[in-house]
Amino acid sequence: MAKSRFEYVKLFEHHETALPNTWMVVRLDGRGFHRFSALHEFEKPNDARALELMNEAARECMLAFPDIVLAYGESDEMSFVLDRRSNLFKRRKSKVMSTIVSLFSSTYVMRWSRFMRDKEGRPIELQACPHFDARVVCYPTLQNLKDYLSWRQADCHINNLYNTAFWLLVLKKGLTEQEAESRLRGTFSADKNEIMFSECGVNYNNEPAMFRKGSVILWADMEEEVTGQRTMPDGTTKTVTSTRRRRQPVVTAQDMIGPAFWEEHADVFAVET
Ligand code: DGT
Ligand code: MG
Ligand code: MG
Ligand code: MG
Ligand code: MG
Repeated sequence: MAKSRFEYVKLFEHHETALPNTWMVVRLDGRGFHRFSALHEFEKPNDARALELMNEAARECMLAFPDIVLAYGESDEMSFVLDRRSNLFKRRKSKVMSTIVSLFSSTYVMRWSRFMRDKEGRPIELQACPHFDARVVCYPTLQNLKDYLSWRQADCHINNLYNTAFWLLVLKKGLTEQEAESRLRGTFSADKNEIMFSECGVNYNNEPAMFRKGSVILWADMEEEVTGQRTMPDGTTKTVTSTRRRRQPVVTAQDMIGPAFWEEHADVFAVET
């Protein structure tokens, strides 16, 4: 095809590529979710429906981009780890990042009504356009990747411990938000656990793991039932149900800070030497 005289403008395009042999991590975060969660009356401090919607959007991204080996979500954020050997979009950073965040956002909207329902099962109207910022960071060593995921999971733990104690003091003990804040000021983790236990009757360890640990989404072989029509030798059709194994992204709440997770999933993060 003949080139137009305008074509030279392409020379201005600059594609930053991720260093080879590094783990590309795309992290997205809801913009202004403080307001967005209030507008839609998310349950405090954790809204299981909203977290499951985030997880569903992440699973959809993994199905579209099987190079994603793990996703980790907490609050309004999600991190995607791409296989070190991935050559997705020739490792063009902005293309990888923008495609994932865009698919995530549209899935979040598309699946909203499936997850966001009130106690009577009525759909909650989506009243604003959810959107997410994103960044991509490359981690060269497995230790860096472990530390990155530990950092996010520790962030989840610290915030959730505080938020759970805070909202128990407000909603269960009737303190004002200001009183709850001063009650928790300067406290350590053990103090917060004790306040929840002795003053609110709540054992923090019994809170749902998805709230305490965040969501770790990994590929696993799952058996699924498939029902289909089969034509029999005599020409009649019959409904047949069979099971097949398929790799699917599965949501867990495993601890990534200790060594057990990395031993169990060593194959996923294997580094050839
Ligand atoms: P940003 O990210 O700088 O645009 O601003 P925000 O407002 O998104 O702030 P961020 O990302 O630091 O904090 C997340 C906000 O979302 C925080 O205000 C709490 C809220 N949020 C996230 N998940 C839940 C939830 O499950 N329940 C409730 N009630 N709020 C949530
Ligand atoms: Mg932020
Ligand atoms: Mg945010
Ligand atoms: Mg956030
Ligand atoms: Mg195009």
